[in-house]
Amino acid sequence: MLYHSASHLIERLSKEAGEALMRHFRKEAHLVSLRSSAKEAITTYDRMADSLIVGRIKEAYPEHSLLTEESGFLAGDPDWLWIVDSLDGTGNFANWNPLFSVCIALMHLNELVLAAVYAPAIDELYLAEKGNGAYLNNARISVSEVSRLGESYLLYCEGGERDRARTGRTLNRVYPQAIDIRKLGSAGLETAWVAAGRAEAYFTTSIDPWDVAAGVLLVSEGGGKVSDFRGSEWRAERSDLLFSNGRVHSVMMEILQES
Ligand code: LIP
Repeated sequence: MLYHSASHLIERLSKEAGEALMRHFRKEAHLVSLRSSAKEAITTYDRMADSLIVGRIKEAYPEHSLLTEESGFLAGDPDWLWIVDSLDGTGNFANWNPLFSVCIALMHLNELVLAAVYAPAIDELYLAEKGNGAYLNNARISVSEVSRLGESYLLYCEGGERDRARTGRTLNRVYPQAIDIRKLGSAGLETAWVAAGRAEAYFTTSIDPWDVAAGVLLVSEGGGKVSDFRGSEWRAERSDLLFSNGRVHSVMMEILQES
């Protein structure tokens, strides 16, 4: 395996950061007060997990570049880029909701090659390596085989979207056509659940790269498809994105294109 040592690091690190978060989860009542500002909330624990992850990556690969939600862009060798969200779903974490995750991805020569999403409170570790498939707790996963939107469960989050009227219009167009739309509050988990076949698609607007980089590889390696609402490939920048099992992709894109 080409990325052998990096894949060990990504697995170890996501677990270590998740365990560190668990030592504080549901321990501090004052965090619940952040619920009114959940979208912008950053807790001490986002920063704690970020410095743990950044420190370890720099120790192992001092020359690599990093892009993290908490530390921003740390320039290094442009051929290697680690993309990290140390606590994805901060609002959930603060609100004692177990759906949060640690997301780490590695890009080499502009291609995603490794990904980890770890949800410690529900003990789900998702891993993917380019060309080698996607796994949940060491068992191979794949996207669902449902091909009709009318039989589909969808996941949605508004990402960095601030225009609630746009969100309303988008949901209004999609909701009548599917069985249901669920909002989990952690993009890392939402993408991972599409990769594992628990939902047919996940769509999101103005989402930041650290929220979804790992999920892009997970869904692709799970046999699904990822694009923006007009069919262009994911790039490491803020964008509207659709993740699907491939089978409902074009019909979803048709609906979302008008957003
Ligand atoms: C969050 C996402 C969530 C989205 C939020 C936010 P954070 O990540 O995973 O799904 O709706 O806007 O970006 O900020 O908790 O890492």
